Amino acid sequence: MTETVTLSLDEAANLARAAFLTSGVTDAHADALTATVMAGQADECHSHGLYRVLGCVRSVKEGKVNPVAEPVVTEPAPAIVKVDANYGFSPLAFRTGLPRLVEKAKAQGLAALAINRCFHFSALWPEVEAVAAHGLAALALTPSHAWVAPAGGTKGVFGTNPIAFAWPRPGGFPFVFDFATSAAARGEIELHRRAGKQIPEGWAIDADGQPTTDPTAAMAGAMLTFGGHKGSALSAMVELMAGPLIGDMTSMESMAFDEGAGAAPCHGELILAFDPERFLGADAVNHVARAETLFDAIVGQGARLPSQRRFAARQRTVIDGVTIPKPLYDDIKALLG
Ligand code: NDP
Ligand code: PYC
Repeated sequence: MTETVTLSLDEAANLARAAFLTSGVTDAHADALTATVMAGQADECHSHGLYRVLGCVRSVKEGKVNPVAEPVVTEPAPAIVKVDANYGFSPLAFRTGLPRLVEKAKAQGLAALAINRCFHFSALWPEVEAVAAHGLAALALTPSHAWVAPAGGTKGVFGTNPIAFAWPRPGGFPFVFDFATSAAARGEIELHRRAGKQIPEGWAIDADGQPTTDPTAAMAGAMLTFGGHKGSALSAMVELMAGPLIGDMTSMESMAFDEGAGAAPCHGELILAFDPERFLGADAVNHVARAETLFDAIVGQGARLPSQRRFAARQRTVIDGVTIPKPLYDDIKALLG
C-alpha cells in the first residue's frame, strides 16, 4: 500500500505555486497553472491534478515552454476570438480569451475561441465549466501527442484528444462530460506505472502491436481508441477542428516539434460557446427546463450523470483536503530545492 499525504486545499495550492515559480514562470502563469492543477486535484482527477506540476516544471526546464509568454488576443471575425499563447502554457491563454468568448457568444448566439501555440497539459472540464458559468453551453477539443493508433492500425497517429461538453443548469452544477478519445488518458497509464500497477486490457498495444497490460510497454507501443472505429473517427475530428482549422499542429506535428524532449504537447485548442437565449429568445427558460427532464430520466433509474463523482469530490475536499501518494508529494517538494 502506497503511503499518502493529506494537505488542505490552501497547503496544496501553496506547494504547487511555489513549485511552478521555481521554473521561472511569471506570477500570472503560476496563478493560472495553480488554479488548473488545484481544480483537478480538488475534484480527484488524479491524472490532471498535482501530478501535472512535475511535467509542467520539466517542460519549462527542457527549454520548450516560454515561461514569460504573454497571450495576445485578436478577433479575425465577429464570432471568433483568437489567443496566441506564444508558446506559453494554455491556462493563462484561456483565462485571457474567456471574457471575449462570452461576450461574442451572448451577442451572436455562438462564438469560437481558438487558442494557438500553447503547451497543453490539463483537463478540459475547468474550461467548459467556466463558459457554462455564464449560462452558455460549451464544447472544447484539443489534440496532444501522437500516442494513439487509429482503429485497425498499430502506430500512434492521434493524440489522446479529449472532448469536453458543458450544459448550464439552473441553480446547480452544470451537466459536464470530459473524456479522452483514447480508451484512457495517457496520464492514467503514467499513474499506473508510478504505482507499479498493471493497466486494464484494451488500453494499449506494445511496440510489436500485441495487447499489453504493462504500462511501460504500453507507453513504448501505442494506445487504443475508445469504442474502436467510433473513437478513432472522433479523434480524427479533434485533430482537424483543433489543428488545421485553426492553423495549428496535429498530434503528429506536435510530437515532432517536441524532438524527444518529453515536454507537454504544444498545439492549439478550440472552444465553442452557444447561448440558449440567442437561439430561443423568451422561450429559452422553457426549453432549458426540458433538459432537466432528460437528466431526471437518467438519474431516476439509478444511472449517474458524468462529473457527479467529481462534483462530490469537490464538496468533500473543501473539508477533508486532498490526499496524494507520498512519492508524488516528495517529487514536488524536491523541486523546491
Ligand atoms: P474518464 O474515463 O475517467 O471519465 C470520462 C467522463 O466520463 C467523465 O466526465 C466522468 O465523470 C464520466 N464517467 C465515468 N464513469 C461514469 C459512469 N459510470 N457514468 C457516467 N459518467 C461516467 O476520463 P478520461 O480518462 O478519458 O480523461 C480524464 C481527463 O483527462 C479528462 O479530464 C481529459 O480532459 C483529460 N485529458 C486531457 C488531455 C489533453 O491533451 N489536455 C488529453 C487526454 C485527456 P467523473 O469524472 O465524474 O467520473
Ligand atoms: O493524459 O492523455 C493525457 C494528456 C495529454 C496531455 C495532457 N494530458
